[in-house]
Amino acid sequence: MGSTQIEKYDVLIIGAGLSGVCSLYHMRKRFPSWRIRVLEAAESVGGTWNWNRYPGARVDSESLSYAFSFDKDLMNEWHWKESFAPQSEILRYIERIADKHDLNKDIQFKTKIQSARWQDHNRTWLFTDEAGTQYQSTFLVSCMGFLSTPTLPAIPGIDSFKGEAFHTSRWPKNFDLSRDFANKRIGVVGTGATGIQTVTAVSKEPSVKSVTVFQRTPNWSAPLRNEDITLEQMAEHQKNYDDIFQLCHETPGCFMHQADPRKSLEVSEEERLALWEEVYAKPGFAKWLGVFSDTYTNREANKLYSDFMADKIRARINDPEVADSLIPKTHGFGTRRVPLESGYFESYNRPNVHLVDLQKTPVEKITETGITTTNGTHHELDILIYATGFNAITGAFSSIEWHAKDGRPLLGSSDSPQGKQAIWLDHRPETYLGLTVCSMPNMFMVLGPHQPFGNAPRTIEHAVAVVTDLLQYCKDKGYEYVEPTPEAVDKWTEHVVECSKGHLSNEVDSWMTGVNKNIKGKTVRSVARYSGSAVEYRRKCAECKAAGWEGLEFLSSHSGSEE
Ligand code: NA7
Repeated sequence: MGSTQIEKYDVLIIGAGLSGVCSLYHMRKRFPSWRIRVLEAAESVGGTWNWNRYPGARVDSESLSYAFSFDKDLMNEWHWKESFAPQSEILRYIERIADKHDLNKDIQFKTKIQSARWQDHNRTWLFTDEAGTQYQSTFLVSCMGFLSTPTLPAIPGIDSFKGEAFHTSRWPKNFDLSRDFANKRIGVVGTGATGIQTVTAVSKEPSVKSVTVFQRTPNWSAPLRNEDITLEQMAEHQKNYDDIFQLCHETPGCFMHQADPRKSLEVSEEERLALWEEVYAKPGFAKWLGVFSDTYTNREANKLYSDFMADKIRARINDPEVADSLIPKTHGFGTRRVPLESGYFESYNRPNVHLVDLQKTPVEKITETGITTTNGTHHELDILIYATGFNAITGAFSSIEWHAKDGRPLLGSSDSPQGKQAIWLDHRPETYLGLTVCSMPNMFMVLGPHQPFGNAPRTIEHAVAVVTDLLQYCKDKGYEYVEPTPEAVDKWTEHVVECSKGHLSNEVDSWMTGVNKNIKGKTVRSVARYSGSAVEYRRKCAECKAAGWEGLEFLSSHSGSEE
């Protein structure tokens, strides 16, 4: 065991990514006399933008919309150099926020929480980290991220590979693409947003010997259209920040793109094509989110748009057989998160880039020297990159052993007797407003399950504001205990499930529907995110607050009675 002295806090925040940094800034400002601490596993701030250092990593939201509104001075001085910033630039921005507001002094790095236990006798959470140090806190704010727990593929022989192998979010330090990949045969497993960015960047490196991409499910992907931003252009953009943020405030995912209110089949073919070509030429998520309003609820509309996108892909690839493999057949365009790319499809026109279509020839095993597919081919590799995604949404919670108010675990599987007691059985979250959980008093989540995911800083700022207001209410009223009622949790969980109905994306396996075939217990779809709009979500939170935080039960200091 480490220290025997238990460190005591009013608020403990887990995670120092965008959510944790934003929470610390606001909570410290609002509650200057409180003891507030952030515990972070990494060596520095940044979360997702700190861990994901693979070549080609960049944001798919417009850089101009990807900042904290609480620091207008920094927004007016920050020069985004590209319309979609690379990982290094976003990380620099987060570091600057942390330095400028002296946040690091309240963040404890290299600290990984192992267990969290609710103590009813003093109404606090007791945490133990990997080194055995204990921390006690009245309130807990989870800022652990919804794509932060990497998963490796469940492929036989994975440990036998003798070359270098790593997950994209655990990229080697001090990496230099032209030096470290020179003359290497690179294998990439996975073709989600990360795999697509990685393959594109690595394929463009002239010193790389070969790139072999192992694709299980092709993903619809479309041009990002990133551009440099000059100082003069930036000065103009800075005048428009209010409009940009207002636009984000009005759109369903807080992005700078709004659907066309018309329905695909109500307009003529010419009008349809005109809009599709228009959005295709635009930067960012326009081609995902700026299309006809029924594109992701009407199968026929989705099929038409998917056919349009398939033609766009075909036109970019020399080999028709490769093109055919790269065009998704099992899900329509936009029903999974659309990866944006900058020359991904053209990668396959290079003689040293090879696509292995695992639907035709599945992987049999990983060997000491590469990957063998079921047709007997052995792909010799020097380096293996796993772009195989994350234990998403509920995943970060599974790395902590939770003991809820009634002793139950938070997560568990229905095929184990202990797991059966879990609050979120088989990774099926039950929450109130995606912010609180029954039997988990005083725990709040930022970007937790059942919240809308979209443009991260925009959705984070809202969630942090709600949690901070709720803490303010507790402070003003002298409450030291808050927990949602079972009725409120049931109602919200039913509402989240109801909202998901009719969206084609909820009929497709992806991290958004809680599926990760590499994880036992995550092979069946669940409704883990709020598919209603961020606008609607904000309205629901505002209604709860206006009704005196309806749906939550409070206990005041020194009283055992419920208020
Ligand atoms: P994703 O989108 O979950 O993609 C993971 C990819 O890895 C996907 O193509 C998977 O294929 C593939 N995968 C996973 N396991 C295997 C095995 N065992 N064999 C072959 N291929 C496998 O993760 P990303 O990191 O790309 O992106 C996550 C989000 O981060 C992204 O949406 C952005 O919001 C940022 P599958 O589709 O499961 O067949």
